[in-house]
Amino acid sequence: MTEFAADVRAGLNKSRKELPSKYLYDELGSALFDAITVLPEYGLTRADERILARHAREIPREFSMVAELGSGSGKKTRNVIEALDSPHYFPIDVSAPALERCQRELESLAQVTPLEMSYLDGLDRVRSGRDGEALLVLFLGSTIGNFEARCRAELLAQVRARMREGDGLLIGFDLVKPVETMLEAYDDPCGVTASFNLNLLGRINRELGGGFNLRAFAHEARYDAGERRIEMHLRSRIDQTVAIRGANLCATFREGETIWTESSHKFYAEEIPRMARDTGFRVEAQWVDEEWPFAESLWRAVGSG
Ligand code: AVJ
Repeated sequence: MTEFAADVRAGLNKSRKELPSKYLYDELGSALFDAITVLPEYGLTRADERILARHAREIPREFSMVAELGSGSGKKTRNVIEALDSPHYFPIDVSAPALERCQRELESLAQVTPLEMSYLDGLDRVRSGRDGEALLVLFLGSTIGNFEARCRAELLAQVRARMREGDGLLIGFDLVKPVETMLEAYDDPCGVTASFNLNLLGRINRELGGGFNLRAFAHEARYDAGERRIEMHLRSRIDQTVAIRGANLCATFREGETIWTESSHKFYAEEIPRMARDTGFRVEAQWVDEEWPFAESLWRAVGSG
């Protein structure tokens, strides 16, 4: 059984059904995500781009290697690469089409070595071929918000463990904003985010021989104020049973029951320095977009003392 099949099986067997959000990004899912980034209601990506366009030149030029966790299309990264001295660039992504686009976008500016791997395996690879050069790791777009608090600290510590003292981490955090604004961003009136979410069931149908009728599920975005996170769910419109051959599974849904497909945590700018300190970094610079509250934070790896 593939990892995808095993994760689908495990997630749908839970009493609160869930599916890992990383599987939202197959070819269609990545295209739908790109459409999300240009929705008027979804300001996150534009805020990220504005900050990088304004402030990338303030990043110290000493970094001659850049590794990016989840490269996406490479559009935001251009500003960073242009601000440095033609660095060697290693986009790390599990999506081959995303890596190809990213390479095409940036190969005129830098030597590009795409790594189709998980974040940590990719960083291991970057590290293995390394001499004395300073490394800048990019983790843009508030992807860190898709990890639960405990996994988040663990991931940052694992990233730190693959860096040297003095290396940099440029990391984006989407900040808390009015609830209405956040809900609109994750439940846009055009239905693009709904399609992005429903496509996860479509992907299960295509890759695992699933029998989901996408029309029998509804997209839902909720804000949990206590956890400070937007959640995406898929709500079953009817009582139904769905067979998924490739996962060796028959899942039963009651009307109104949901599958939890993504969490997107929102942060306070004031909590970022503590997060850095707790995981082996110190904040060197931080920029906040005023139009769409979003923080870009430049961290330095410090000695473990
Ligand atoms: C950019 C991956 C962090 O959580 O805002 C967009 C993904 N999900 N709309 C986010 C997403 C629904 C996005 N990340």
